[in-house]
Amino acid sequence: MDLEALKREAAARALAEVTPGMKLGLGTGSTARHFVDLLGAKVAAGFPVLCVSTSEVTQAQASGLGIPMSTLEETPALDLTVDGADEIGPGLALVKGGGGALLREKIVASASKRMIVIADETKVVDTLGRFPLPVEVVPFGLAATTAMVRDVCRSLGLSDAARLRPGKDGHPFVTDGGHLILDLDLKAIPDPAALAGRLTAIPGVVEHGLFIGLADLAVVATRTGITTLTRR
Ligand code: A5P
Repeated sequence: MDLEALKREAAARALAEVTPGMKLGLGTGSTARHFVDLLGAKVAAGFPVLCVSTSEVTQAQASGLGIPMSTLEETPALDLTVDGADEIGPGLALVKGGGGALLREKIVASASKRMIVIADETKVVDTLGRFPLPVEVVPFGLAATTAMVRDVCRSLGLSDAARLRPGKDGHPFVTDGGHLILDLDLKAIPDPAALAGRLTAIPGVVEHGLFIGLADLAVVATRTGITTLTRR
């Protein structure tokens, strides 16, 4: 079975957790895309939900499928968010933001009673950090902020390799919120909470891609079937 089929299986399993009338957060990325597709088919058959998206891309997909959409302004408390992840580590700590939507993803997940992560088996790791950690920063003071981020990494004994994420046509990638992304090539993050706290304390950092204590359940599709992991 190829990876796309595994992602779709995880999405289908998560869809079973959605009950009529739920207020749902919709994630971003190729796995979340499958979930939105499957939800769209269910909505077309008459299933009632109200959704908030974590990116402009997901907003366009969901609206195109006729899924009723809201905003956190109109609907500030959600029942459930279903999203993908770049890495799933011990305690369901996640690295997210490979698609650049980490800020809205974290806001939406934080506004939800539950978060379910959907993934194929390649995303589960013993230690976070093999996937470069995205850090969303404001454009003002970029060089100074980058230096502070690198200092933090060094002081924690981590690699200080940080690169500005490139976008199209030689310009930097710009997030939905108008920010830039530094990708930190850390290789391993032995203490995600310590790094998260230090990054958050840097004024030019808007948010980082470490999601700690947010995911309640991970639905992981493997070649031999679905595995579920719980935080507690
Ligand atoms: C988007 O910013 C990310 O957090 C995605 O949720 C994450 O990168 C997973 O994406 P895939 O499902 O495409 O691997």
